[in-house]
Amino acid sequence: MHEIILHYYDMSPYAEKVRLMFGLKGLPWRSVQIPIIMPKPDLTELTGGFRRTPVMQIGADIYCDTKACARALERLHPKPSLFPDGNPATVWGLSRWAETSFMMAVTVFLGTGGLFDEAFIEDRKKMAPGVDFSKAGEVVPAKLLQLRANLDLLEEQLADGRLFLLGNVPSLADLSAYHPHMFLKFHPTAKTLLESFERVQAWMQRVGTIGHGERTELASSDAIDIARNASPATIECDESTLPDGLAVGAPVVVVPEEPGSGIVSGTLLASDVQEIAIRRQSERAGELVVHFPREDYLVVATG
Ligand SMILES: N[C@@H](CCC(=O)N[C@@H](CS)C(=O)NCC(=O)O)C(=O)O
Repeated sequence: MHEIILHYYDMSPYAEKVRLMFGLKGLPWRSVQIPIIMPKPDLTELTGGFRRTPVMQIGADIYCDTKACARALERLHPKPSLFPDGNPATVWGLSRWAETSFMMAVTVFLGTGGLFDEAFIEDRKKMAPGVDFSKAGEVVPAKLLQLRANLDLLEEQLADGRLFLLGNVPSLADLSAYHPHMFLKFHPTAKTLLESFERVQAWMQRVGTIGHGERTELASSDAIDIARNASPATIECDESTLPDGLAVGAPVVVVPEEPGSGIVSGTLLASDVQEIAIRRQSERAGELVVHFPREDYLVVATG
């Protein structure tokens, strides 16, 4: 099997979620540092235009969005599981709710200023042209109150003394809830807020000790060579799960519903109920299969 490669920048909270997946599963992986703002030429060469962070690569298979990374890792390395007690809907649902803290925290940082430089802010403005960044300052107190509400619910969830959110072993829900709150430590007011939740603090410490598995560095150009010299993994076709009106081989675009993520075009491959897979040709990396979760991503015919 090809090595697992993660394309990300160190400050990315969502990248922390995937690094913890490697830690939980005890996996070795290669770390490729990408730019924090556009352009990201080596990354988009692989994804076909998707720019969000992180992106996971295994040979010529490219996984966009941490939800697609989680599903792929669980399929390829089932033990220890990201869903140790089953309850998949609970784990995914809890993950989604906990990650609402991410944009709250980003707004607090943008509204307060100081953490991000001008180039970063300009880049993110282009990503979300519908958002009025000048208003972020006005909503900082309200966002801190929303964060407090999320933290309070986590504290309540941990009130019976359990070690992790859904019991005494960690699940994907812990990793999803950890990364946006870890980020709060970089903001003085948010840090003080976080410190007022004792059980959450102790739980974060436990999640942090899961670690990142075994990381070694890799240059982005080497990751492209690895993709070019690999063939995408074969995907079993189950035609009944294809969306109405779309056939395998049809030209499609994948449209992320999170603004400014980047639209990717290719031809539809056998995809399953929870995953979209498309084939695309890259000039420098050859034939690739790019994977997305169904959640938050639309697949639309273009032919
Ligand atoms: N739903 C995505 C969200 C990822 C996300 O928003 N990541 C942030 C960084 S933590 C990002 O992409 N920022 C813009 C960028 O890096 O270009 C996922 O789960 O992977």
